[in-house]
Amino acid sequence: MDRPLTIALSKGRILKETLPLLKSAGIEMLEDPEKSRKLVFETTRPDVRIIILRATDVPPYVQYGAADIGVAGKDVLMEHGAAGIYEPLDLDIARCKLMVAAPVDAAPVAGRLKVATKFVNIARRYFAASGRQADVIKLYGAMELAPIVGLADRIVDVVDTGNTLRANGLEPTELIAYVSSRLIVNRASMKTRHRDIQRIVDLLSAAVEARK
Ligand code: PRT
Ligand code: MG
Repeated sequence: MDRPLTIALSKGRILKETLPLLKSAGIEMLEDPEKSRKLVFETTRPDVRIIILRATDVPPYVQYGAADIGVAGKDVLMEHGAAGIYEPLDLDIARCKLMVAAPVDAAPVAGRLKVATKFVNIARRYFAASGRQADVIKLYGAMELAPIVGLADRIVDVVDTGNTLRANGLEPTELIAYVSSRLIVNRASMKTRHRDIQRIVDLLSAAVEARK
């Protein structure tokens, strides 16, 4: 048998919302990954395994072929870039928006804007495209703190309800992109394991359509 077809997922909302779709495609995990420290899991299909990664690590695993298939937010994909990755299906899960946010009623900033974010590539592209000078500061979490303590004038982050922004005296000011999670496939795997992968894409696509 070939090496098992490897699907890369991340814990939390993506895992929770992807498992029911995979079930419709005949793939179920044999144990609950939220209750395990393991990183590699067998499924009801002996030729399919699931690996659990940090959300931002899913694109590189798929790009370099360590995983054949993955699920990643469009935010993470925009930040990582599309090299070596094919994106055949919008799973329409884990929806949110990539936004610029500012302190409530913030005055316009004269001169260079300081922007804190974990999405440095997206932020640089966005401000450059709108002709604004911005210094982008890379953070790994708790972006909302940066304007409070004077590290930055603005943040770029994903927003769902907006509660986290509000709780920290911030408000969304500009929409950069609508975000949902995408099925991604390694470009070489798409050729070498085309039948297997296309069947999974088709079954997932039908499951996504059935929910609309
Ligand atoms: O948490 P970790 O650092 O491990 O990684 P991650 O945050 O990238 O992973 P995870 O699992 O939290 O998110 C995975 C994907 O879910 C993201 O890449 C997005 O595509 C998508 N998604 C959907 C979200 C949200 N909704 C969301 N609300 N990702 C993060 N959030 C954050 C938001 O930034 C805020 O801090 O959740 C918090 C609550 O949001 P509000 O607006 O409802 O308050
Ligand atoms: Mg998170």
